[in-house]
Amino acid sequence: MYRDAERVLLTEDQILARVRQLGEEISRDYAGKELLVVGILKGAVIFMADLVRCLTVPARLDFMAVSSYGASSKSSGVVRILKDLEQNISGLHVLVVEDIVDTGLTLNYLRENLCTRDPASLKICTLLDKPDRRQVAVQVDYNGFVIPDEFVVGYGLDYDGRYRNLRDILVLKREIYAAAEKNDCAGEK
Ligand code: PRP
Ligand code: 7HP
Repeated sequence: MYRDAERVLLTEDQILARVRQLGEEISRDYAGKELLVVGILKGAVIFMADLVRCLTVPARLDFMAVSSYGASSKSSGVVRILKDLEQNISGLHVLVVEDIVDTGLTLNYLRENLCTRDPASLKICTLLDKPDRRQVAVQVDYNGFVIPDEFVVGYGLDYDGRYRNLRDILVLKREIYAAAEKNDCAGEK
């Protein structure tokens, strides 16, 4: 059992079985096409690494880094590009890969931003969806799991940079981030 975890939400086996299904579905949908898979750093790297190895269509990889959370369990609501794509995506079939859609602010911003670059198509694949927290509607084309409104870590997901390397996805004990949440509120006054 993990010391900082309330409970295990998804085991490694459950995650990998679902990732395989997603890979098969995406491969069917893009048959005969080449994909540019865009991973959103850093949370999506583990998911993306497993997902692309389940694809049977040709795929190239690129990455973007955006920031919205920092050392907090709450979104700041402001999305900034920290690292942009290395290539022009005009005319390409782009699949954005994310670890989680929460408020929807990050993916909403990314979809709008990438659409202006004239891709042949743009779809979004996320491992986790927390619909209870949504602030803006966002169209997700492939989703691994719908999860409850609890802060989760592992399999790429972090709290303050930690826990990304865990194989399972865990609900983090509230006491781990409660002190930081209190300080966030103090700062808002
Ligand atoms: C997390 C996650 C998504 C975003 C989702 O990123 O990876 O990108 O938050 O939240 P939203 O739907 O409320 O916008 P974070 O900023 O924590 O960076 P990270 O990927 O490096 O962990
Ligand atoms: C972002 C994020 N990062 C880690 N765990 C969660 O539950 C999260 N929601 N939004």
